[in-house]
Amino acid sequence: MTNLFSTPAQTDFDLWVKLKQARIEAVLDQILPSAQTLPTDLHSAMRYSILGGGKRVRALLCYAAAELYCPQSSSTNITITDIAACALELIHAYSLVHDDMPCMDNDDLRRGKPSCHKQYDDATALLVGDALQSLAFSILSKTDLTNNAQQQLLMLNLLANASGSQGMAGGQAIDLAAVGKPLTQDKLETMHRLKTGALIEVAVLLGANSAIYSANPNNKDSLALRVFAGNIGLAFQVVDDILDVEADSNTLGKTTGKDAENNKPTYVTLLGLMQAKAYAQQLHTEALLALTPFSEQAQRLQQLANFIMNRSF
Ligand code: GRG
Repeated sequence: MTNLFSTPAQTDFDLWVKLKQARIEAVLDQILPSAQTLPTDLHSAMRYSILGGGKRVRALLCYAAAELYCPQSSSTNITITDIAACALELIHAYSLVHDDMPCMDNDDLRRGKPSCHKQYDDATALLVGDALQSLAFSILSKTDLTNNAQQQLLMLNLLANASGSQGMAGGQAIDLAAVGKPLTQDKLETMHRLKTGALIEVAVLLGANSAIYSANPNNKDSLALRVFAGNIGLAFQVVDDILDVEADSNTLGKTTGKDAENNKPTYVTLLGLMQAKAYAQQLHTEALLALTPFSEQAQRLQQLANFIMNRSF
């Protein structure tokens, strides 16, 4: 419901978020094999794990970054930006399914419902993660997606690196190894820049590269976007640590207090609540500063940065 005191810009942003969330849901629904397709249990579990939930922050960042370069169409044709946004959500959903398994974070609740291995079983959850990941690379590598193979290769390479051992999976490995051990702020930051930040950063880069392909991935725009996304990715994690302490399970849709229970170092345990909030604020400010060269074209990215900071779930 629109807040009585919302500004027109906020209402416009809320509407944009809803439209994009609905769009991503529809495209995901279309690209996922139906629950009647063999093997039916696996496909049903894949659909259970990705449809009908999640804030879709990575997809939204991808759309917002594409809007830096061209207005996004609301037509029913599926675009390369849609596919990039779906690929990001598929990788993200795979990571959540695996993260919830008993061999990792052992969580029974995800997006307000039983996590995949609880609803199905461990073996199915393992395969769901594997298959969601493969599907992400399959849709982004389709030969009829663009007529620019270099652009697609660059996007595939960025996504593979962000998800792999020097990105998200590497961050998860550091996280698992750190349970019960004191970590310095530097080490905690390295872990989160990989575990959560890498996929958030690549969401922005894929969005930009889906709209304007540059043969040089280190051009001025990409560097500025990396600074924006790196800061907002870390802010996302600091806010996550704060919510783990301050929010309740119903609002979050996942078990709260897990970090303390698992004896995991967090920004709150390391810095205290007040300092953690101040640090999130500092990262947010630095993220917005990095958008300066883009002027009003960056409005959606700015709004998303605010959304990430102010989220309560
Ligand atoms: C298993 C390879 C592998 C990696 C797992 C991302 C991750 C790595 C684990 C998730 C653990 C976790 C709760 C991290 C905190 C930040 C985070 C990624 C929260 C969940 O993302 P949201 O809030 O979730 O965007 P929704 O449900 O909205 O999509």
